[in-house]
Amino acid sequence: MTSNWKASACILCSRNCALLIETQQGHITRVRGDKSNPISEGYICQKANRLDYYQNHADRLKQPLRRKANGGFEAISWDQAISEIAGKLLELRDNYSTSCLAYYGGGGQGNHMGGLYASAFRSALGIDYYYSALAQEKTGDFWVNGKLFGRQYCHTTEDIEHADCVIFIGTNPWQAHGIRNARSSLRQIAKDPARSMIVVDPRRTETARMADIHLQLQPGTDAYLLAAMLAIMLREGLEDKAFLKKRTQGFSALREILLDIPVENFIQRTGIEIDLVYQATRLFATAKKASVRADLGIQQSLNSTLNSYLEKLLFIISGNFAKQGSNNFHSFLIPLIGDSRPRSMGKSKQKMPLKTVISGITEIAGLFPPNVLPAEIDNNHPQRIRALLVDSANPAVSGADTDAYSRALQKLELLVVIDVSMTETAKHAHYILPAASQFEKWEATFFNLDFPKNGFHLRKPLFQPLAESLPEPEIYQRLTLAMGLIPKSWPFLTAMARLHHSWPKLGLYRIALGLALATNSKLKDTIAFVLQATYGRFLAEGAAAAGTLWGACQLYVKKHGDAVARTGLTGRGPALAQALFNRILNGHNGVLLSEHKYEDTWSFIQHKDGLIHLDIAEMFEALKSLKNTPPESNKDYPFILIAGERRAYNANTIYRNPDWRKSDIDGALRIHPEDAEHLELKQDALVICESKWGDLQVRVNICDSILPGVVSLPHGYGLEYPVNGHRTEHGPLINRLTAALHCDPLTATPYHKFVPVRLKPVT
Ligand SMILES: Nc1nc2c(c(=O)[nH]1)N[C@H]1C(S)=C(S)[C@@H](COP(=O)(O)OP(=O)(O)OC[C@H]3O[C@@H](n4cnc5c(=O)[nH]c(N)nc54)[C@H](O)[C@@H]3O)O[C@H]1N2
Ligand SMILES: Nc1nc2c(c(=O)[nH]1)N[C@H]1C(S)=C(S)[C@@H](COP(=O)(O)OP(=O)(O)OC[C@H]3O[C@@H](n4cnc5c(=O)[nH]c(N)nc54)[C@H](O)[C@@H]3O)O[C@H]1N2
Ligand code: SF4
Ligand SMILES: [Mo]
Repeated sequence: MTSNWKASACILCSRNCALLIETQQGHITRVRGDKSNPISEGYICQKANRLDYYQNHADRLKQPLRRKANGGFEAISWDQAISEIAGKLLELRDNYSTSCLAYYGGGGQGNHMGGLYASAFRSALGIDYYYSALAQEKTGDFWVNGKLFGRQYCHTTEDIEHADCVIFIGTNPWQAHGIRNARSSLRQIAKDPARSMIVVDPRRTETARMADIHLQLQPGTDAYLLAAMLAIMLREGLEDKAFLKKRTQGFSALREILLDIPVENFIQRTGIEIDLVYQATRLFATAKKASVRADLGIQQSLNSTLNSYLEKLLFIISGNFAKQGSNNFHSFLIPLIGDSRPRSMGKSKQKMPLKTVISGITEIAGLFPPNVLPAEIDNNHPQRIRALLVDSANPAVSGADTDAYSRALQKLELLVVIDVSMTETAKHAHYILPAASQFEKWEATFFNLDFPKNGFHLRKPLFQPLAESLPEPEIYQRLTLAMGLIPKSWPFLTAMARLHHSWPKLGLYRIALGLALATNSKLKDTIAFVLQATYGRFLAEGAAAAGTLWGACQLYVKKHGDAVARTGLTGRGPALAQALFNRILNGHNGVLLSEHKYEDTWSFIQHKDGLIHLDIAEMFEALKSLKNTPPESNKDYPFILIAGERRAYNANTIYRNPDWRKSDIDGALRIHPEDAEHLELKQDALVICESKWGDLQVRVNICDSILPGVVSLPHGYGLEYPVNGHRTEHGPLINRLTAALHCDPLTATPYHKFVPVRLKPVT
């Protein structure tokens, strides 16, 4: 191998496949899957080959920018930017209290190292309102996990590779991935006659085409389908009685509700043939090892929180949990998900669940939903949000209701955007801070969701930071220092860290840090800065930001020591933690973290009795009321738009230059031939797609893989990018068609997969 092939990873989806990347003069010239990575084992998809379009493009930010009074931006120095932003944040906090401050993002598909430092920055300043893209998809799932398993961070994963039967609900892993080495795993199931696959999707997707059974339901009817399947299981005695008795509580009450379900009537509402649902249920419930994988198709549609509950009941009631080929919990080296407990705000001693001021939405897993943010800014309440810091996100494109976002962002007294690119969100900012790209700094993702083997990949930079751009850990450290919220230096800990690097066996740094934490209760919140500045400064090749991982390894080994030792590392306690950290720091191709036993899953449950609690009052109510809810229909907007399909050439808003796409340049609207004929639309014709909230002109792609009455547009299009010197929008910006209030009442996650629209041919 020539020397300019370097180890790194793909940053385009949560799988973060390990890559070998060839570089030449600042460019990514060739990309391969890295076979030596223990998790991705050389897997790669077509999107990763285009990574130079992320690294090099016309919209890269090169220096800090400040908005001018007459519009436009001027370049300023880092010192000036940091001191002005720090000053304004403190001024707003002092005038209106910390509740006027909010934060959005903190990490995308490939960059989570900065998030650790962002979190320390928020703690230091007292920012409680943390908005995240995860709260526009997964908070319903987290909420249900909290109730079932005791804490919202009890997150489950799927052992697809060992399952005899897999059911994919509202997900298309062929394009979206989300499971380990998706296309290889799907192919293996498809070619093995002893294994089976069921897909629940209103579209005949690439995944559905490989399935044994495709349940092609009407959009938004999953709750009816899943409830009917559960009822069939019980009526036919297919539940795992011994499992339910030993491992759960609340089953008898749930059983009564499920047995009361009018199965045939529910199936009719889904539009699926009745026999096919019985067949699928039996196939799933009688498989020795079965696993359930669900994603946006049910998490961003009607009844989304209930869907998450029912989807989990499929694996719980059939006893497909805590064993090979089923669903299991997994460990996190650094938890991506929190648990929202009541807390005391400001000076008040009373503990309350934290809610937003205007919409009254309660925090879930430590997160607030993007759907409510514009309303929290754009109002005259004295406690409205006045300052927002956005990092690694582009809500002006990705948030529901593009116009509401534009209006709200313009109303802010302070908007700071940290990004690698000039984005639609950054355009509204008072200050734009240029981040080094993910190939220009030490980076990692915390999407380490595998079980029983879990891995971690610390990536080395491939290039120097572009122009004046900086890694986020440095940006947050500078901001927090400038606000006077952390000490300028830690001489004692620095001295101990220096000694520790020479004589690691003595554990001096660990003892010193323990003392510092014991004597200063506040230190814990900003520990990332301490580790970066003390332990991290002695790491070679400028890896200071990785210093926090040393701390994470200590905590991880405390919880999962046996599983870490099983990967072949020796030592116990702190010595094992040090060995794990050394392995991560030196393992540039990615390394194993832990190897659990399937039965270890039970040790992840957080209910004191160790049981799964099936009785969730809110879900019981929702389940009972399904019967009495009339089917959705809207004469004025007769089509259902699936607003946000994952395709071969979209990757959130990470690639800005549209030339990265080899096909589907326009992001076409899929429509069934019957509907096209009815509207007299020819292939590639233009049509106006109009919802109650906005309209778009789009090109049509007539295909019979979608149900009549349903149309679909891709996610991640509609970005501005200069062509011949003019900024032009490329493809449909679908959130012009979506609305903030069209969302789950409990979690405010959007119903993007169920947007009523009408279509008008362009004459
Ligand atoms: N190529 C590509 N891959 C990606 C991304 C990307 O932008 N591009 N983004 C990444 C991100 S951030 C995420 S969250 C994941 C999302 O990954 P997925 O959730 O798998 O992707 P989607 O295509 O949004 O939706 C999945 C399926 O839901 C179906 N669906 C729509 N309505 C319904 C319904 O009412 N019921 C059911 N059962 N199904 C329905 C759609 O037809 C679609 O096939 O993908 C990740 N991977
Ligand atoms: N209608 C509709 N809307 C949707 C969806 C849908 O299906 N339909 N999907 C939703 C989902 S699931 C998601 S996850 C969101 C995704 O949308 P967002 O949360 O907005 O995230 P990304 O599009 O991934 O944006 C990533 C941003 O990070 C920047 N970036 C890349 N690398 C770095 C870096 O190293 N540092 C910094 N600071 N910035 C960096 C990129 O330039 C880009 O601006 O969209 C949501 N919006
Ligand atoms: S887009 Fe996802 S699946 Fe494809 S190479 Fe990148 S990380 Fe792997
Ligand atoms: Mo997502």
